[in-house]
Amino acid sequence: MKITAARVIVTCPGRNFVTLKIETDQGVYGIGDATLNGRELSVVAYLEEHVIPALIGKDPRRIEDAWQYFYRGAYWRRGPVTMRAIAAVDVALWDIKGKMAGMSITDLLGGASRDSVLVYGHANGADLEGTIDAVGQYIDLGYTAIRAQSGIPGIKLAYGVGRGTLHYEPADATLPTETVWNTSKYLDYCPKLFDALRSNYGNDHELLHDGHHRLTPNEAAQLGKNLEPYRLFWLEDITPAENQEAFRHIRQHTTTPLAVGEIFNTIWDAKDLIQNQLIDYIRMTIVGSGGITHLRRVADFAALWQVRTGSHGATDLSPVTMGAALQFDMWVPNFGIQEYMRHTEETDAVFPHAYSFDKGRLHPGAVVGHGVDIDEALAARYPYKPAQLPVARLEDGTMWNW
Ligand code: CS2
Ligand code: MG
Repeated sequence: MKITAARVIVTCPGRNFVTLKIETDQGVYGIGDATLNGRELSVVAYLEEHVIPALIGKDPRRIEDAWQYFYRGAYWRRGPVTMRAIAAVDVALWDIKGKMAGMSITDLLGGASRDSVLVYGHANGADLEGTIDAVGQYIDLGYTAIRAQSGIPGIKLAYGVGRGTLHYEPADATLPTETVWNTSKYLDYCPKLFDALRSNYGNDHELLHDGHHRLTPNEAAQLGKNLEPYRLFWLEDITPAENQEAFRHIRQHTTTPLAVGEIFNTIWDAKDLIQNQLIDYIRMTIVGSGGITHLRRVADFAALWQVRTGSHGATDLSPVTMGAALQFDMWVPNFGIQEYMRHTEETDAVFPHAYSFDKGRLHPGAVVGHGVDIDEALAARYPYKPAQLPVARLEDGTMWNW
């Protein structure tokens, strides 16, 4: 069996997506997502210049060898661009293998460990009242786990506040939008927000929150401690994790569960956090970290330390990643939760899929491979539109983490 062709499809049905399609001499094809928000064309170039020429003629059944070839064989290892390109190849090959076998990826991995996948949705509002209402709306939609983000009094353009109630999309301009950050205002406001949410809705729902890398380890420790009465499911990306050891300080001061990993690319970004039990959830995702082949290794390693998965699932991860993630989530024994932000109707039409939401959970549907396709004729109607993620500055103009 041989790979006969591979090509990249870029489409923008509301936001940009990069998809790799691999075709074989048996007439079976597979697709993988390679989207890197705000840097889409870098991955396109990497795939077209360095990956696709080497794919042609390879045996698509040899997924492991392809992974090692593009990881070890690149010499320049790791990084968001390389690992997304590898992920796209990997997911497309798992898709092909599933189609050849007539099995879902879950079945190829060892079969389902659960009946459906617990997901969390994103509620956000411009202020306290708006966020309370947004959480209520998610409860009404059936969500049992809800991430709450809110505009903060005195801060212009806070992270996580969307332009509509159901869709949050931060990439929005050809040059990054400049936002302003003030840690003290955030530290004062955040516990008030969760106090209000618990007073309004009680303790029956799981609540989550994303700090988006803004705090120092000691500020993060303070926030974790102040949020303890509200029993969060997790506090995410509360400090940057380039220095994994930084989490030790936070951990020593709070029992609020910690989640991190959406910008990690390989096990090496998470190894110390996991083996020192400095986090509770690893948020690495299939598209960000080299596909199913690598994420499976991360999850198995995490299981040794009772760290559970909580894969990133923002709208900049295409339905192809969501389909593959659900296949993975159904299997992975140490599953925690899956992030689920709804895609727009245009996006869902470009990527036909079988997964569906019901009562706070996603159901993958009966599929072979990952079960997501691309309608190329429709995709071609939405040409690429440059868009970038915002940047953040402190009030005195100093650059900060967005
Ligand atoms: C995020 C994303 O938790 C999350 O979903 O932190 O909103 C993130 O900002 C985007 O994926 C960036 O592209
Ligand atoms: Mg996040």
